[in-house]
Amino acid sequence: MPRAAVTDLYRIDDLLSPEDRAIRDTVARFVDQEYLPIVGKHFRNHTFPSHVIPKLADMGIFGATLKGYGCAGLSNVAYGLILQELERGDSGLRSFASVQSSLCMFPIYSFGNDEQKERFLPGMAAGKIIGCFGLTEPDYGSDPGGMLTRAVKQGDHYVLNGSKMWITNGTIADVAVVWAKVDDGGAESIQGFLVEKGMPGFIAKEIEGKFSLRASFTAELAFQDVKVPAKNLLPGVKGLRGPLSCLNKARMGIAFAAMGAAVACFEGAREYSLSRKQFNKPIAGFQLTQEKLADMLQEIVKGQLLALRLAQLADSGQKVLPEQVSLCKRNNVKVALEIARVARSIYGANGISDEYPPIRHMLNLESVFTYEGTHEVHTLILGKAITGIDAFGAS
Ligand code: TGC
Ligand code: FAD
Repeated sequence: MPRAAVTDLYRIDDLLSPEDRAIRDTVARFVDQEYLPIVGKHFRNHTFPSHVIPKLADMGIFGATLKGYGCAGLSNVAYGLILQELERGDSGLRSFASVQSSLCMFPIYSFGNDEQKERFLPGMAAGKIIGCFGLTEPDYGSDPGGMLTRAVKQGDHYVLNGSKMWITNGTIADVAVVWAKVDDGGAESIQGFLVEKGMPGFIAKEIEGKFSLRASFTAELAFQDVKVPAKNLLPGVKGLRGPLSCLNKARMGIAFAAMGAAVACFEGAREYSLSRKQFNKPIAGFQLTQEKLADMLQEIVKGQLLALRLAQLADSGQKVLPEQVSLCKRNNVKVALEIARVARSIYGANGISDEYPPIRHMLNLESVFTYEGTHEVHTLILGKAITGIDAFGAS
């Protein structure tokens, strides 16, 4: 269904192809009819509704931009719109799809050999094999180049030792793309491994006590002398460029997705403000409320145009620069978080209840602000592009 005219003030719909609109509308219907009625319960219980996985697969969501292997071969614009609708439901639903598609299928597709692609991609597109992505470690988050996880070659396998932290889908994944340092002829290089569920010494443990992304599973992964067959090494990339290339793709998706959470908050707050009366008139009639709604809509229109342009650049075959991605992720997540907070205020006390969506989106967006490169990391990526000076660490 097209966005309500009030939300799509700039008629962004007219800039989309009929195919892009069709897949967006299919996903929107699924979210409205099948996901929104159950998300509150899952957020409250800290569970992910795994029964939606086959439905997401049927819509062609997993690995949507990849060609072959049962994937839909959609445009980056279409993929972004899909993620926008999923996050209008909840960041947890969108995270599941982002990790499966951009962070697990994409590296296998880009850096895997034919045997690995045939072994994993068709099952992942069908939602029968679930993936996760292990880059962050307890002591190395923004600075993944310092990672401690090591893989040592011994005959026809590697011995993997180390740990990964905050890994989305970790406890339900059949395969983990794990980035580890390998002795590479005297020097060390970061390489990717396909670590499969059940390999002795590989443990995934759910992280409890989250106030954010509660309708999503997040795990700590531990590897103790895990024998990973050499055929599970991704042969196509060495160095931090490998995981960071996957993140370019995922961050672009997040830029769209954050606008989905913002739209949910804006539309909910508008509706609520029209029905809620104080001082004998709808609170939407107060100038201060109207200013809040005007600010929200203005940032949504700007953010959606920014994300659309970024995906169009990618679809045109031009090389998308990391700083272009950073600008969009940085802006859109920040404004979405502000929109969620302001929407929460419009609901008054009801705004702190999980009966209404803003507090859930607000809490989720705190994670989105931090993952896939923190807001500050994206500031420094932009700062380096603008000035030519690297402000990340000691130099
Ligand atoms: P630096 O020296 O700048 O670069 C090292 C090598 O990487 C290349 N490179 C990139 N390649 C592709 N895309 C990019 N965006 C790239 N940025 C850098 C670079 O050319 C170089 O290649 P080479 O061949 O010359 O060696 O690296 P650095 O160590 O200074 O770090 C740079 C920094 C801080 C920007 C980077 O490490 C970073 O982005 N840190 C943030 C970490 C992060 O985003 N982690 C995310 C984990 S996954 C996650 O959060 C999933 S959330 C779940 C969900 O999505 O729902
Ligand atoms: P730190 O790097 O310790 O940063 C702490 C603070 O210091 C931040 O504000 C940061 O911006 C700031 N900071 C750090 N360096 C600098 C600097 N040079 N200059 C200025 N400020 C700086 N990771 C995965 O690999 N896979 C996943 O699937 C995954 N899923 C996640 C799901 C959730 C719900 C969450 C919350 C995180 C997930 N992550 C995942 C981890 C995420 O990518 C990291 O949390 C993130 O990269 C930041 O790392 P950190 O938490 O260690 O923070």
